[in-house]
Amino acid sequence: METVRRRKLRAYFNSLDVRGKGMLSSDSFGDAARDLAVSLDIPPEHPGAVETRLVSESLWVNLVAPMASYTGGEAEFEEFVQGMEQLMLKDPRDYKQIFAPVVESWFELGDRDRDGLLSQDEYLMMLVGGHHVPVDECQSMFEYLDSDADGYVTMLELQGGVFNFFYSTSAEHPANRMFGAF
Ligand SMILES: [Ca+2]
Ligand SMILES: [Ca+2]
Repeated sequence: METVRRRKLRAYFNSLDVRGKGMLSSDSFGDAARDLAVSLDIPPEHPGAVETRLVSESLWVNLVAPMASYTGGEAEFEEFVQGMEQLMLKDPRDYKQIFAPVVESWFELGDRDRDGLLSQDEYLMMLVGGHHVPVDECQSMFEYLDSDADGYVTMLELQGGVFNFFYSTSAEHPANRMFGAF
């Protein structure tokens, strides 16, 4: 049986592999950010949309490309897992440098009314629009992330949830479903 971590990473991989090719490339990461902008009705050339795309593509450069050198710029699931395991998941301190900036950029683009908080609608746009996660999964994840139940998710709440998605080893952790059922 697959470990919890591999199953979670498979859900994340599938959320990036929107065309179901079984392979990821730099474009897969950029496309997720582009799909987010489209779902928010933001033109692709908008500076915030461009920045989010570039920051998202840095995940490919930092985490996956080093493992994909033999396969012509595409990574299959095993290479993706190796990159994640070796380049980020071994040391939780790596999250801040590698993944937190991506979450920050997504949050800023997704915060449409710029009040510094994500409403449920804004959160749904991010995860349904950008990562094609089913709506009902996103609704329950929003409730979990909104730990003080004030109806909004803060940057800190979102970063905590994404961190736990990657680093929690408990099969029951609610953050495991960030990118859908696993
Ligand atoms: Ca907002
Ligand atoms: Ca809250």
